Amino acid sequence: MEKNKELAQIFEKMADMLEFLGDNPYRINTYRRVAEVLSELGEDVEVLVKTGKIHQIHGIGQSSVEKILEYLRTGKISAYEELRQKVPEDLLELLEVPGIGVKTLRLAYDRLKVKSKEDFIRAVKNGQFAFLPGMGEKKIQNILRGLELWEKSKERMTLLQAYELGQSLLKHFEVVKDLYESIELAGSLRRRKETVGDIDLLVSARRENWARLHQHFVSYEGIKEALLHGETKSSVVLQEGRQVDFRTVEPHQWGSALQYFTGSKEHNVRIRDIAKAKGLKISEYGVFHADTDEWIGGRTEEEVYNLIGMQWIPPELRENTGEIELALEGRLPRLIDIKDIRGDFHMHSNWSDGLHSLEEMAEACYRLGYQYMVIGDHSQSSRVANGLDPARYREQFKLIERLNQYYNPRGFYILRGCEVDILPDGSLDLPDDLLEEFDFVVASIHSRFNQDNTYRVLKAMENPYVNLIGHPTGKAYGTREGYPLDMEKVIKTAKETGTALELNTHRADLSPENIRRCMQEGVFIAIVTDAHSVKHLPYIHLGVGLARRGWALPELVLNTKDLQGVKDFVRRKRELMLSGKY
Ligand code: DGT
Ligand code: CA
Ligand code: CA
Ligand code: ZN
Repeated sequence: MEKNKELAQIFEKMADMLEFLGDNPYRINTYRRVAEVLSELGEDVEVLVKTGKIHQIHGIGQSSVEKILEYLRTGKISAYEELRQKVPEDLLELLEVPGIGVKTLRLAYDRLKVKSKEDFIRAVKNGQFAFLPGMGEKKIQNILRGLELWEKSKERMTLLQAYELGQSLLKHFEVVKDLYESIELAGSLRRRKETVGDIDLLVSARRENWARLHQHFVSYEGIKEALLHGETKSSVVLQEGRQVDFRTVEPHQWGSALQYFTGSKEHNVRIRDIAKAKGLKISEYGVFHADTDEWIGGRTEEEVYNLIGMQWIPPELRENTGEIELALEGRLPRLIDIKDIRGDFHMHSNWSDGLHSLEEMAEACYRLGYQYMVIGDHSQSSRVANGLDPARYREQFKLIERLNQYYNPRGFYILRGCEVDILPDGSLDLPDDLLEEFDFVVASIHSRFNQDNTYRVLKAMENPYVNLIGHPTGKAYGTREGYPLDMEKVIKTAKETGTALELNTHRADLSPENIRRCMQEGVFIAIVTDAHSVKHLPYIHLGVGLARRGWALPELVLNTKDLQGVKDFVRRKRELMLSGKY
């Protein structure tokens, strides 16, 4: 599927370049659409070309097919090569920066003769932007802040990226599975941290197989550069610029090595101290008597933790923020688990900005074994997202009803939902008489990210029909900082009104700290994928990982409720808010 990825990137770049050149918006959108379709295709584009199916794919027109064929034949697309001559390619990389769009780049290019990334950054920092029309102090600060975040985010990948790279590495090792006993992705990825610095891959195997395993590791196709090729440790840099550390240990060392390389460092330091106080020594090689150096265990992680007198600790909690004390007392809470999840509350179909039809989304959710799903297409004011007006929602209701006739006898329920925009004044983008007809309503902010939005969120929660605040802090995975928000007030009002807060897998919003506060205050969270394609739906398990990092308890995660429980949750809020008791 390498070619899918390469082609998607090229089409995306062509769209950016055309936009920079002020080309026709229709053409620009077409290219973006092709990029999206290519990156979401479940099938290899090369295979689709061979079988001729490429001509039948929705969203890829004839002229795009020709470009794809040209690329597969020659490794190049001439239209793309021509565009590269016309635009400063390096400058366009800055489109990744939050707060920098094509307009800003074009303006700097025209007026300040800025031709590269470096030029641009220098010009902002030197204060030259103050001379640009329409460029106020606030906007400049915003760009500077965006650049800072962008530079930082380049050092670390998102959990989602790390997970995908990790899965592809695990797959690479399937063909040599006779050579090892256990394999696991350790480090911050195993702890499900929202950003990951490098990937740590650990294998246990008999020593005679180590050389072959390291050889196999460095033969992985996605490698740009091998930094180290050893007998116990190898390190490489992937095409994406990300590092992977690979280590081999002996089978009897598996538990202690996995514990050690999972970290966090802060957690491990405390664990070592506790072992020491008990006359033990602990390292990646095992647990030993401190005085005799006798090996006493380390086959499994449970064994390691038990030998030093505590419960096994879930990786997501290993940050030395109280988990060790509780584990010593045997009082770790039972955390939310993927097995508890009975449905997803926020996803989009191609009725708004999703890639797949409602039918396809429903079938995918059904196959995940859910009892229910909430379809939550955008509302009318989200024009870029092709938001729905009341008439189209009512039309969608009819389709939902039809689909439910098929699914309900099979124990699966499609709930009528929406992701309604919270407007600048805190009112909602849809009238109450329509909101009342939904089974479940998600309300989100999609505008004015630079201001304090507390009042908007509070006002939305006071609407009887709003059940969940979507991506409440506006944060997105280290690339976008949230808007200023008084979380204390938000949590208090959520509790009082019976509204849940969303943990969005796609953005890692809420943070672990905020989840912990919800748990302490008895506020429900809902783990959602915000899926814009069927491919995103299974990532719910990463959301569960993020929730576990916030010590989320099953009894305060909305997804653990059955259908009746969800209906009761919705009904209770409506009754409370309409009774005037709030
Ligand atoms: P990252 O990669 O920055 O997202 O974070 P980690 O936690 O994956 O850190 P990494 O890759 O440097 O090391 C993986 C684990 O190995 C780390 O979580 C704990 C363990 N480790 C590495 N170096 C040390 C160390 O100097 N002392 C201790 N106690 N543990 C270490
Ligand atoms: Ca790491
Ligand atoms: Ca590492
Ligand atoms: Zn959404």
